[in-house]
Amino acid sequence: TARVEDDRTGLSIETLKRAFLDNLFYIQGKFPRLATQHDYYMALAYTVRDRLLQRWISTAATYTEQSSRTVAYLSAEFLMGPQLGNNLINLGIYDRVQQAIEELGLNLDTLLDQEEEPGLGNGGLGRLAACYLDSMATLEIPSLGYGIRYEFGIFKQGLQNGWQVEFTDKWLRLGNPWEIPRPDWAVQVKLGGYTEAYLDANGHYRVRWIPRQVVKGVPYDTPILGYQINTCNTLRLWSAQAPESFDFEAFNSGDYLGAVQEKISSENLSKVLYPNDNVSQGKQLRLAQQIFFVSCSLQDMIRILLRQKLPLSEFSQKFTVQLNDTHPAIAVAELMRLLVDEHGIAWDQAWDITRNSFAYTNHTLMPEALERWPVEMFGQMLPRHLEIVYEINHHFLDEVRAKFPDDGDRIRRMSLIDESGERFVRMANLACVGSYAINGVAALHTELLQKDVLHDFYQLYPEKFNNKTNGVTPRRFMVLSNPRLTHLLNDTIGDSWVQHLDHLQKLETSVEDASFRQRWWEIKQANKHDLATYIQAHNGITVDPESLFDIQVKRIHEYKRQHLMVLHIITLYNRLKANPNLDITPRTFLFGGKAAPGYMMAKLIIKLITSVADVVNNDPAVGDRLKVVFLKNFNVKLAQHIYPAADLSEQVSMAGKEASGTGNMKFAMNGALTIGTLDGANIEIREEVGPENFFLFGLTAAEVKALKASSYNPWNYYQSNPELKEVIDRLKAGDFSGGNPDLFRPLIDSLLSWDNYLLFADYQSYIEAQEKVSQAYRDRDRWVRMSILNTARMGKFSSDRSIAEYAADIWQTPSVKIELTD
Ligand code: DL6
Repeated sequence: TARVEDDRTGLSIETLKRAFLDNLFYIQGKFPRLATQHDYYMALAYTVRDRLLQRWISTAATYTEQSSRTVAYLSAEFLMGPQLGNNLINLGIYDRVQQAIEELGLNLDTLLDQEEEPGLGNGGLGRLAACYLDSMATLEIPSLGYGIRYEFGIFKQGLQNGWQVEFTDKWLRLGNPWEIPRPDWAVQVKLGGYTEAYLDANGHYRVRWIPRQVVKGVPYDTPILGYQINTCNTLRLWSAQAPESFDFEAFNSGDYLGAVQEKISSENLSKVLYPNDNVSQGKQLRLAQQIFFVSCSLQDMIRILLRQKLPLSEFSQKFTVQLNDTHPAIAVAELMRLLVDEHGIAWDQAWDITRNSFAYTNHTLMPEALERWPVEMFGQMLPRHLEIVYEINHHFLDEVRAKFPDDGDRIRRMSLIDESGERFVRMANLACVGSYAINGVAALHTELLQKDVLHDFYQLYPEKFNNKTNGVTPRRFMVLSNPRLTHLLNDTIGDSWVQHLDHLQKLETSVEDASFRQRWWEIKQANKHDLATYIQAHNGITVDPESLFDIQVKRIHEYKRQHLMVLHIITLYNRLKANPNLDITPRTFLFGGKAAPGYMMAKLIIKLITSVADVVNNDPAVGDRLKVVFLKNFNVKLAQHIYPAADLSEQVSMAGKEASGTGNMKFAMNGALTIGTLDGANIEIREEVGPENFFLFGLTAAEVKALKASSYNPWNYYQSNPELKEVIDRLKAGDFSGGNPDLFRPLIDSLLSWDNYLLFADYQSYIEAQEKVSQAYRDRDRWVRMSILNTARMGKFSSDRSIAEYAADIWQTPSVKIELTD
C-alpha cells in the first residue's frame, strides 16, 4: 500500500495542495469563496512553516544534545525582507509549490506579493545581518540571531510633490505567520533607580541595583532555514511588555491611568526602529532599546547554558557573541553585571569570561555614526552599568599606562569616557576593550580603522584586528530575484554555484559562445522589460527597455553622492539642449532610497532628483533619449526586481567613506557593470572582475585626505570647468525648480562653499568615465562579454565566504550536521 504523506511534512504536489486548503480552513478560518489573496498567502506560509518546523525542532534537539558551540549574532537591525519565497527556495520546493498553486487556480507571484516586508533595519548593516543568518544556516553553523521585534519597522516612503513623506510601517497588522512567541522564556530588564552596596552571607562586598522600572522581554522566534539542508537556526527578537505585577500599587490606590501609563512606557521600548543610517541620534529611548535587547539576549544565553548543566565559567566556550556595530556594545558591561552581581562571580574571572566572549564588527568611518552617550543620561538609566564602565576603564587605563607611560593624550583618547567637554561614554572604545576580535567590513575599511579611527586600539591590541569583507546571499539575490538567469546558469554549469559561488568561474569559457551571449542579453532585456512595466504602473513614466539602465539604489546620504549622478544627468541634458541632434547613448536613470526623516539635505536631494526628472522627462527636445525615475519606497522586495534589470551600477561614494557597500555586489552578480570610486568593497570587486571590466573614476582615499588637508576650494573647479559651471548656474537660476532660485540653494551653497564630499573635485573624472560607459554600451557584444565576466568573477562576494572566514578566524565554531528526526 502507498504510504500516505503527513500533511505537515509531505512534499508531493497532492499533499501540498491538501495541506494548503486545510490551513486556509483551520488557520485562516476561510473557504475559497470568501478567501482573499492575503488569506491564501497566509495558508501557504503556514504550509511552508510546518515543513520548516520539522527541521527546526531536529536542529534544536541536536544542538541541545551536543551542547554545540554557538554564535550569538547581536544586532539592533535585521532587514529580513519577505520570507515565503526564500523559504521555498531553501526548502527546494519552489517549482512544486508553484505548480500546486496553479492547479488550484491561483498565482504564486500574486501570493508572494501579499507578504508585508519585515523591514526591521535601515540599510546595509541590517541587510548584512540577514544575509549572514542565511549563510550561517547554510554552512551548518549553530547560531542565534538576537534583536528587537519592532512593532513599526523602517517607515514607508511616499512622494508628495516630489518630496519624501513618511508613513508608519504597520507590518504586523495582518499577522506574522513566521514567528512563534515564547512567553515562557520571557525575562526582565531593569532600568533607572540607584545602586547600593552590601555584604553578602560570606562577608563579601556586593552591589545591588534597585531599579525604577522593570520591563519584560518576550522572545518571538523565526526559523532560518539553510539552503537545501536540514539546519534550521533561530532569529530571536524581543518584544517589550510591562510585567504583570508592576501596577498593583497604582491600581489599588485607584491610579488606573498611572498604571496604564507604565504599561505604555514599557511597550514603547520595542515600538519603532530609529530610522537613521550611519548617524547616531543620541536619544534616551534608543539607549533603552539597546540595553533592553542586549540584557534579554544575555540572560537567554545564560538560561541555555544552565539548562545544559554547564557552569557559567564556560560561557565563552559555549557562546561567541558577535556585536554588529556598537549598538549592542553595552553587552560588555551587562555581561559583567550579570556575572558579578547576579551570579556572584569574582570581578577578574568575570572579566576573563567577558573578554573571551565578544567580537566586534565596525561598519562605519562616519564620525557622526560613532555612538557616545552623555554620562548623565547613561547614569540615570543604567546606574550600575556606569559604575561597571568606570571600573573597566580604571583597569584598562592602567594597562595603557603600563604599555605607553607618560602619554596623557593617548589616555584621554582611549578612555571609555570622553572628558573633552560634556562627558560621554564611548561605545566603540568599550567594544574594543571588551572584545577578543575587532573587524572592518572591507580591506580598505579595515586599513583605515587601523590607521585612523581605531589607531590607538590597533597599537595596543594589533592581534585583535582582522578584516572580513562583506558578502551577500546568492539564494535571495540571484536564485529568488533572477529566475531567468538562474535557469541559464544551471543549464550551462549546473547548480553547484548556489552553494559554491566561485563555481561561477566555469562561465568564463561560455563568453566565447555567441548563442550563450545572445541568451544572456535576452535575459537582461526581459528583466528590464519587467522593471519598465513596474515603472509604468507606479510612476506613469514610459521608459525604453533598450536604453542603458543606470541605477543607484541605497540610502540617500551626501557621502554616497546621489547628487553626483544628478550633475551628470544635467550635463547630458545641457549637451542635448545645445545640440539637439547629438548622438548619445539613450539612458534611463533610476534612483531609489530613503532619507532619514530629520536629514534635510538628503530630503532635498530627493526633491532635486524628482525635479530634474520632471524637466528632463517632459522636454520634447530630449524625447526618449534620457529618462529619470525615482522609485519610491526602496526596500528588499523592490530591490529584488531592480538588481536583475540593471546595466550599470553606480557606486560613487567619496573614497574613504563607504565602509564596504553590499548593493555593489548584488548588482554585479546579476551582470551589471560598475562605475565606481576606489572605496569600500568596490576595490575588491574591481580586483576580481578585472580593471578592464569596471569603470573607475575619482580620487583615492589618500588623495581625498591630501586634498582636504591642502585647503580644498570647490569654487576653483566651478570657475574652471565650463560644463560644471553651466550645470550649477542652471540650478542656481531655478531652471529645475520652476524658476525658484531658492529651492536648491542650501545644496548649491554647500557645494560651492565646502563640498565636503568633493563632488566638484571628482566631477570631470566621473563625466569621462561615463563617456566610456556610453561607448561600451554601444558595442553590444563587448558589453555582454563584460557583463558575463562580472557575474563569473563574483564568487568571492557570497556571504558564505564571509561567514566561513568568521567561523574559521574569529568564532572557531565547527559545523554540526542535522539529521531529521520524525
Ligand atoms: O557592513 C554593512 C554596511 C556597509 O556595507 C556599508 O558600507 C556601511 O555604510 C553600513 N554601515 C552602517 C553604519 N551604521 N551604523 N552604525 O549602516 O554597513
